[in-house]
Amino acid sequence: MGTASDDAIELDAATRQVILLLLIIPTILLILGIYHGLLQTLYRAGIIQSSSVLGLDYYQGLTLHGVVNALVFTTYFEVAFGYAVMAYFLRCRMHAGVTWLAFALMLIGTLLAAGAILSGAASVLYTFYPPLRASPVFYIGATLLVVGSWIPFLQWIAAYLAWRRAHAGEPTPLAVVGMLATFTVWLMATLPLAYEVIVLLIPWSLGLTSTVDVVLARTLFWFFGHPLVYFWLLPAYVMFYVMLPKLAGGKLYSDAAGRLAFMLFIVLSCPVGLHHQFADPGLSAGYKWLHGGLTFLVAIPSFMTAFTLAASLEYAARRRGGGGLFAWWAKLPWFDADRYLFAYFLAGLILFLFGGITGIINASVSMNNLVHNTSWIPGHFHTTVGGPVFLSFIGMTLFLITQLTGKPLRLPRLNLWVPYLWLCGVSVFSTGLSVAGLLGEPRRTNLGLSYANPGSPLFQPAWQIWAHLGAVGGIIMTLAMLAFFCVFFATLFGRRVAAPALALPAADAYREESLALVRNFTPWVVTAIVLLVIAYAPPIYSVVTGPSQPVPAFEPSSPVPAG
Ligand code: HAS
Repeated sequence: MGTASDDAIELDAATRQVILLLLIIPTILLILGIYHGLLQTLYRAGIIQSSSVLGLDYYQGLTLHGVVNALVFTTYFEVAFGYAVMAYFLRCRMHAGVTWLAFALMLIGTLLAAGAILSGAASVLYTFYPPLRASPVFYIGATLLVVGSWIPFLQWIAAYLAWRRAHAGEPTPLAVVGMLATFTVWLMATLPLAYEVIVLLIPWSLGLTSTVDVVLARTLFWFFGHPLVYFWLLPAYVMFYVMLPKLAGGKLYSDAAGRLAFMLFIVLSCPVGLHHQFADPGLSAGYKWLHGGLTFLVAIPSFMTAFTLAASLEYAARRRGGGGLFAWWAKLPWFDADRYLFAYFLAGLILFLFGGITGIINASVSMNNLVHNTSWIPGHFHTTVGGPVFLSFIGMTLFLITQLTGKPLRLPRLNLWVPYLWLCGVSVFSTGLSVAGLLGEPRRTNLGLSYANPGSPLFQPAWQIWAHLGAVGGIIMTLAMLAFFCVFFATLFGRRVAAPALALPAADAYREESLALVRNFTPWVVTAIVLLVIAYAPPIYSVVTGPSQPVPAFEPSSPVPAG
């Protein structure tokens, strides 16, 4: 796997170079993100008992960890993957100048935001939480990154419409449907974020306004923040629906289920953000319940995915001679170094079983009271964005690099260790954090200075063992990433053996299905907008017109207002 096949295509120079840059730059930045992840576990286990390491403060490191891993790496990867999917399945060419413009905006934005964080002027975490205030450079950088990522979507819509005109009556390739759904969610989600940043945060950080409306800013952020998680998840679902059954040696059990799942995500990804704000004052309980209820609905396309993928895997395993009620699992290519993507995908899916269960617990208003703002939450999201999303993205990064450079994958046996070691590390890590969270351990707190420090009056001995388990998991995750980086750099600096060409694995459907309902995006987008208005217009109106509580700026290191 990774070498060109018969139906491989040659990409134009600009698309190939931009995809490679979009893959290589954030993967190198991941070194910084992963390092700060490891430091987090050491601070929180009380192994580090200071407010900074090597001149970088705890909250500066936490901001870097979240921004690099969750915002920069994911956005770059998704744009790169989107270009590859469109070029391969639609056989289209993008305008080189526009492609480079998108890349340039994303890169300039990233450099500005990274510079602001590294200089200590933007320790506001990946959620930008006011009243923590960053330098305007950070907000401007983040805006450029987002605007840069909109441009490819416009290019893909044009390519898709042209393809439809030329292929009237043919079903759109499932991967294309998935990536267009991903970026439709992204566009809907980033508009309120743009309002928050441009209207509230940039003027405030420039000193044009002296206070900020925290409830409004948080509501706008979570309007963006929950669809953001499906923006991360959907490209992984594209890989699972389109590629996984093929890698397993079988077929996709239901192509229509995949299409329906993507359309349901367009409708349900956005009107659920208040489930991050169950504990926030200033928002009506009724709307919190509505968003909670809709959150249960948005789990349905994931349940559909679980069943469709399990059936596809079973079909593949039985085709390979598997039998019994469960024994067929053994016939899947778990340890086939040539099909390493299978291992990356399956390890992620196993983690997502736990990510899904913990997500549904979070969504229940009453149970959320127990876990909100505790370390349970990072326990949840390392089995979602840190599970199926991260593993499929880094696996696909290797795959695309081998194809687009013509260099074969180096260290294939070591590469097989990466997903399983990561699976093991995240399992241990998330168990530690989840149990500690249930005991009350807070998230986003330097425990080494307080609850995990025997010298502090706040010391909590009951949390210690779980915090240490978290650190053990974090160390295993770091080892997995060290192995990954060995494979990545060995491949990148290896010798080219073939001409660059792109061939993405794509499974056939198990049977012909034609579901008229999912052939057109328009009704789904319209339904999404109507639902958004119902779910968000009243709460935002009540926040804007209600008793506003403007708040001055704060620094994470001090409980009194900055300046
Ligand atoms: Fe979440 C908080 C609810 C999914 C990420 N979530 C977060 C945060 C992040 C995040 C980053 O309702 C923290 C934000 C912050 O910093 O404050 N989440 C849910 C629900 C789902 C869910 C209901 N989350 C995700 C995904 C994420 C993600 C996906 C990233 C990609 N989440 C919440 C809530 C909060 C929250 C509350 C706020 C908590 C608070 O108080 O702050 C659902 O979409 C989950 C549905 C998933 C499933 C699982 C399907 C299983 C599959 C695997 C099949 C496996 C196979 C292989 C076939 C129903 C598809 C089997 C193989 C074998 C060998 C067995």
